[in-house]
Amino acid sequence: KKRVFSGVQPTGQMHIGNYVGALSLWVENQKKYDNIFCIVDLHALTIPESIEPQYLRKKVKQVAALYLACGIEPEQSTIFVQSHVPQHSELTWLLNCVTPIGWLERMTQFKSKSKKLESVGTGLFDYPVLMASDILLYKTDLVPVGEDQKQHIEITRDIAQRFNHLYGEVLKVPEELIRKSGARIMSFDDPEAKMSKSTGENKKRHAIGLLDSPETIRETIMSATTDSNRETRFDYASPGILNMLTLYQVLTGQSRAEIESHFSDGKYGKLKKELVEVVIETLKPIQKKYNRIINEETYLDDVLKEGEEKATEIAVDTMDNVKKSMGLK
Ligand code: AQP
Repeated sequence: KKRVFSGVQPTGQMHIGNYVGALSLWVENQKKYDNIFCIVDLHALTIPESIEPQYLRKKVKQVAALYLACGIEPEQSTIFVQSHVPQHSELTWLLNCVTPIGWLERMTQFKSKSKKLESVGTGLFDYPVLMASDILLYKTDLVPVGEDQKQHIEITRDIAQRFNHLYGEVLKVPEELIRKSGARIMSFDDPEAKMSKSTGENKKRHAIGLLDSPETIRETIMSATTDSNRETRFDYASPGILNMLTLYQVLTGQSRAEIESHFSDGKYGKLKKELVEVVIETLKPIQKKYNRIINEETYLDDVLKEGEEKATEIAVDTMDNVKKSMGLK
């Protein structure tokens, strides 16, 4: 079986974009692959100002519980916390030494995140190398992510190839796995901007959180920004309506043609109303399962402990090969 690796940062509020772009894709392919899913807490520290220790501890548990609630099964998939496997940090140093800084300076996520900060930490600059380490440590074949992560997968491939060029064929060069439709869910308040975890936590009507109540879901979708173009066909819709059509499509599994004929009277109000129901119905079982898991503290700890052990086994093996090839062993 091919191996899949992916992760989510324990920051902000997990939203329907994370679900559609990443988590639902992990669940869909779970049986087909050998899966490793990580909660990337070391990445969360790259903007230390926004992350209190207590908050981080709580968010790690919340994300782990959401993985399980969304359908990741510990019998099929390894689930663990990044900082529990120290090889992630160790490999990052070694890969730092083969990564030209020009490659990191080109990263769009670094440019946009650092623009908003008064003081930019070295960790934020080095974020892509830590992510490359996450992926390469597990001899990953495929990385299922949203479109925003495309550039990070490309740099991971570049780093692996450069390492292999210098030290021999040690690292497996991975490929991205990105949805054709739904890989970039936009926000409800501004359909030109990607739905974001951190913005969603602080701003109403931006995102739909996976733990939002039916009332909040209704309010957010009914007040979604659209412009005067009321077209409900995919190719002609304005960004706000296209975003809702895309969500509707991924969550119902219907074809574009079916959806277009269903909403052919062009009344986008009907689309909003039906999308509200589809989202509520999608999240209902997830929330129910989440509440059960989060209140059974030891179950979650056991899953993460078992995951850590399985992940460590692979990580130790990779580090052994990496160190030997570099002359450290
Ligand atoms: N809007 C989105 N549409 C589709 N997929 C998305 N992902 C994120 N936003 C969307 C995918 O979800 C996975 C986990 O993302 P992350 O933890 O790396 O989140 P992020 O990059 O930090 O993005 P956010 O959610 O916008 O958070 P902030 O605001 O803190 O930067 C990834 O596979 C990602 O592609």
